[in-house]
Amino acid sequence: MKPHTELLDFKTLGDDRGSLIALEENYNTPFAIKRVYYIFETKSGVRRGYHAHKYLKQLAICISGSCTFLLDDGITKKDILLDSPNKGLLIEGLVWREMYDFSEDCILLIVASEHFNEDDYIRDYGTFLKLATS
Ligand code: T46
Repeated sequence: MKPHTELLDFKTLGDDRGSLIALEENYNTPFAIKRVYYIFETKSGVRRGYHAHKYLKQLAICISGSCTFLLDDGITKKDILLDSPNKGLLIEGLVWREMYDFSEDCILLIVASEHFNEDDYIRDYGTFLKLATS
C-alpha cells in the first residue's frame, strides 16, 4: 500500500441544539472500521507515536482541543495541526508518525481498520527508513 495522508473535512450536521458528526465506514471513513480508541489527559510537553504501521489505516480526529502530527514517508516530512472536530487525518501505508503539542483538553479519537496487533508496528526509525526507501 502506497503511503497516503489526507486531511478530510467532515460534514457537520447541526441544528439549534448544536452539532453532530457521524463517522461511517466507506463513506467519510474510507475503510471498514474494526477498532476505535482515544488518547486523552496527555501530559504537557509529551510527544507520542514514534512508529509506522505496515498495514493499518487510521483516521485521527481531535474531538476536543488540538494536537499536531508529524508525518514522514521516508522522503518528505510535514506537520498537520488538528484543531477541529470536523477535520480528520487519514493515514494509510508506511508513514512514520509522531504526535505533539497536545492541548490540556485534547481528546484524540482514532478510528482504525484493524484490531490491535503489535506485529503491525515498526518502532525503529532505521528499520522504517530502510523499508520506506527500498
Ligand atoms: C498510532 C497512534 C496515533 C493497546 O493495547 N490497544 C490499542 O488499541 C492501542 C492503540 C494501544 N494499546 C497499548 C499498546 C501500548 O502498550 O497501549 C499502550 C500505548 O500505546 P502506544 O504507545 O502505541 O501509543 P501511541 O500514542 O504512541 O500510539 C497510538 C497507537 O498505538 C498507534 O497505532 O498510530 O496512537
